[in-house]
Amino acid sequence: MADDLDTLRQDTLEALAAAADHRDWDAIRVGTLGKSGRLTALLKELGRAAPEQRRSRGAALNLLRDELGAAIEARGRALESAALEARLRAERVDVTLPPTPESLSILSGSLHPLTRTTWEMTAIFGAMGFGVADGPDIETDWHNFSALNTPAHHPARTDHDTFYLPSLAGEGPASRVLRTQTSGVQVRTMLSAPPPIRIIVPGRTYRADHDATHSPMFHQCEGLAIGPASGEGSITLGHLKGTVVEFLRAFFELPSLPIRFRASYFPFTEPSMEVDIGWSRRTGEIGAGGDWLEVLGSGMVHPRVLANCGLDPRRWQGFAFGMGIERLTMLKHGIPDLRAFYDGDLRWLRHYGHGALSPASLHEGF
Ligand code: 2U9
Repeated sequence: MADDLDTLRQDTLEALAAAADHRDWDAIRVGTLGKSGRLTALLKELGRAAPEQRRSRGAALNLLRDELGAAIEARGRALESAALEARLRAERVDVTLPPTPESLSILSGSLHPLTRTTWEMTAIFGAMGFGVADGPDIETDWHNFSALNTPAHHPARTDHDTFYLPSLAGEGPASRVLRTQTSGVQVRTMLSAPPPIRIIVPGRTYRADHDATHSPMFHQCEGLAIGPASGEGSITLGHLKGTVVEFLRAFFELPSLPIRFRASYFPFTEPSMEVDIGWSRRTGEIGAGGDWLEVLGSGMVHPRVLANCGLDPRRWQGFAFGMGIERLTMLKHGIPDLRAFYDGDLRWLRHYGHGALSPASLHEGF
């Protein structure tokens, strides 16, 4: 009577011991405990057994089910860890091997296009005598707006779609903002050291605006040059034009890039000018095609801004400019969608990133 159970037990344990991999093991599991498995069949037959046999047969079957269930489970775990061991052995990486061309392209990083543009701007303006300054992303309302001749309720404030931060204890309402422009850094620079000043300020800026051409966080590079209002070392609108023309031609690597200055308005500069470069609207090519594209804002620092920053406007004057780093990068490299800058997609980064071994342009020292 118990012979068939002994046979089943023997067969199953032998098969488990012989199982070489997960497939063998799974076939045994299904063939024993599955819906049509041998043990399942015996359990089903139990219902038809004579009542006096049912009790002892049932107990024996339950014991066998527990025993085989445990054996199957244990063998499954053993096979799994053996497979893992084998994989770890087979896929072992020898870190002492020299790199191959394939491993280099996968493992080596590249500079993000925004980093590259920032470094290029730093190099070009650096060659003209500008240093780099930076400051906090969280700015006081005064440094971001009021000092720049944009007092409370000035219409230009609403243009910026500002992120206002909850005020700290003891402060007035909405006195801290995520900076909408890097200008607060120039304000701090003027307040902390006497002219002459020649700085650029590349950095993150924030505006509550989000679509294919606007991101709530983006990067700007502003510049400021301050010197005497007259005489030796004075800074004039001529210097502004020369600096901007020199920069744009170096950045786009086009020595005769057409450039147009157009009268405009900003609260912090007077007079103010927007700057356009020549391009083709049809092909997107920069420097050819007869169309104009705005790339930069600029002007002579407003006397009231100088006064707010502790400089006597009768003695000092200077120019300022501002541009979007993403925008200039997109134009230079033909990048169509702003949002890809922040996605961290490796394929995009490999395509537009600046590899350590790719050729440097004239102004690049890296
Ligand atoms: C001080 C005085 C003047 C900075 C300037 C612009 C013109 C300008 C925008 C270009 C595109 C920002 O990225 S953008 O949205 N900027 O047009 N910025 S003049 O003027 C200053 C800054 C600081 C003390």
